[in-house]
Amino acid sequence: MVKRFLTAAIAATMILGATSVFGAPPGYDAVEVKDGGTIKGRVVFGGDAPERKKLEVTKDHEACGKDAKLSDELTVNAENKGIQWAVVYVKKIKKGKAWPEGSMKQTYDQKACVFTEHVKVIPVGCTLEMSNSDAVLHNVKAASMKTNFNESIPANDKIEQTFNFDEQVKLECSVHPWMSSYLFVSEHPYAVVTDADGNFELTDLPKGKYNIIAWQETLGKHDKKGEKVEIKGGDTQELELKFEGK
Ligand SMILES: [Cu+2]
Repeated sequence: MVKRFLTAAIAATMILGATSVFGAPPGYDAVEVKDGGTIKGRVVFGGDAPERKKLEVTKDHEACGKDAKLSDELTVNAENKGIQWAVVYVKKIKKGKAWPEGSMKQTYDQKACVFTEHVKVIPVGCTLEMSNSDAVLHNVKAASMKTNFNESIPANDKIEQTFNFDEQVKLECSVHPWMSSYLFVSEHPYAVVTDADGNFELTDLPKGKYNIIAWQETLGKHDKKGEKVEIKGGDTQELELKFEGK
């Protein structure tokens, strides 16, 4: 009898576990947010702004262009030290607004042999239609902790990929070594990419205390625990997140 009960319990656990991976994101409840607050500010570099690396275009010049491309992997604004393409997110938020409609199916393009969005935030379970707008073949590959694939995309064609895990996924092209980008796959929608001045804005946060973290692909997290911010209801809190001594 005990054995039968245990078997049933294990089966139930397995079913619940599978649902949490492939169904709605585990550990996050989408609710209506009334009188939500905003956290906004900038992500800045602590030292002198480094020069962007030059990436030589070594082949397929007709489709990719002849001139070297400026790398997006660390893009610091020389005038105001703002960091572009960082992601600012709320650590371990369990409840809040839903993802915008249409978030589970999005597009992602490659044009002139560059991924057109260098960093993109998507929800866990999102399917990306990855297109190739060039007249040459691209081969997109991902090798992160949990997401692995390696797929050719013929000229002017597309493929679909689904991202089921809460992690950062680096995308590269095995034909054109200068091509790279990152997908920031998140359970909750409180994660945004910074603009060319390092600006960010997280909106519709329920009342509560939060830890805010900035992540950048070459610098990691600006702080492990994050910056503490309290939203009291309908208020706007300003925040500067600095990568010190980097
Ligand atoms: Cu390519």
